[in-house]
Amino acid sequence: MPTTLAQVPFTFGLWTVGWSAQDPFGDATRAPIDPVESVHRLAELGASGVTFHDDDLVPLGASTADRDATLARFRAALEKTGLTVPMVTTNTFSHPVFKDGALTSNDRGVRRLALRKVMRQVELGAELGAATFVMWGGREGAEYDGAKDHKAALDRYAEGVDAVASFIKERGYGMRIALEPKPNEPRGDILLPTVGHALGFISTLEHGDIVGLNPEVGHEQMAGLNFTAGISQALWQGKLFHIDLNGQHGPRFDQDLVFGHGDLLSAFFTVDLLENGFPGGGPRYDGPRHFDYKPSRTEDLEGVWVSAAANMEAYSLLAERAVAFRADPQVQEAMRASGLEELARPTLDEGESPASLLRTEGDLGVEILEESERLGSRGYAHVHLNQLALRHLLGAV
Ligand code: ASC
Ligand code: MN
Ligand code: MN
Ligand code: MN
Repeated sequence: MPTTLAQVPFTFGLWTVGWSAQDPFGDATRAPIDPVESVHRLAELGASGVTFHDDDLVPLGASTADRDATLARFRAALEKTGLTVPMVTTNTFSHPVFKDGALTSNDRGVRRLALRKVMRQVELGAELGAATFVMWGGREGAEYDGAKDHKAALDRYAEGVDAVASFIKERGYGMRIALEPKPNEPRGDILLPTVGHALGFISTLEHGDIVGLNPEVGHEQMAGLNFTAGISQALWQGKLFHIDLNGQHGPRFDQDLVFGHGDLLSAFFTVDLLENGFPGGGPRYDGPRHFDYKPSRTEDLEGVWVSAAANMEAYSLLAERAVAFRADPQVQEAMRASGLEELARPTLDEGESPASLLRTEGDLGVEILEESERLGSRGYAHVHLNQLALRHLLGAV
């Protein structure tokens, strides 16, 4: 059996392995799993941590006594296994009260209720040592353009996220918020549909310094976007706070497949970026490799654990190959030939004025054409570089 890389912090949502596989067309196909069992099974498989929505662990409406008892059992399992809780999140999408959104519901009472539910989970996350608080606004959106005032909804979304961020600061929790974009499902359209929309939104916040992103592979791919490029921009802006790894086949319903079971070449380059960083250096992601997948509805309970292990195995196999890819002298040569090193060099010399580029002794129009023809004849050999990646990915080196 292939190995799982021991030094990589793999984490799983309790809602992933714990999903009993009910979908819009059919009933659950598996019995619910006790979160304490999930903690033990995931630890045995080599995971380092678990994450959860408030209601994944303590059912909505549990009495304080029941909540305390559940939390005590859960903490005991964490202590026994050594698993950590690096991230928590809130379920603001399942109960009917959130049918028109949580922080952006047209109903002010719902928005205030959502804030209470979120801040209660922030408190629990802080107690458990979570560094990241994920906010996935699954119900923040609409089916009908006329049914939502987008200006007001974005105002309320910003107000809500800023309220949670200021609460975190006031309490001195040192936690950061990670917004999770998704284009649609369960709403017809969801606010902050992509990494780019969310980055733009964060730049308007009062407490944006502690607000970043939790991009999910499948969510960007549902929008037809390149996940590796998306997290690259988030990293570049210092906003990749957390990550949800899984698999998806392009724009269709949210599949939440095992990582690597969707677009494999894209998964390779995602792992290459996470493990090796940008080719020219720069900010690195050092947070958990978090899997937000769903064991397919066809799987029985044993299949749940096989699928959990498959995520870590896929990541580890890709990581080994990505490291070998970067170390391969042929690849390094192909990267140079592709111009990657040159791209790291600033376009203007230090102190050079942009206007000086317009200076000419002759005819600017003729010069631009001649220069275009000279530079335009160059080949970049990008296909060769990609073929080398494919060879490494297939173990054909
Ligand atoms: C999350 C998160 C999602 C959703 C989804 C719920 O917290 O990251 O993508 O909830 O997994 O089913
Ligand atoms: Mn998903
Ligand atoms: Mn997710
Ligand atoms: Mn999900």
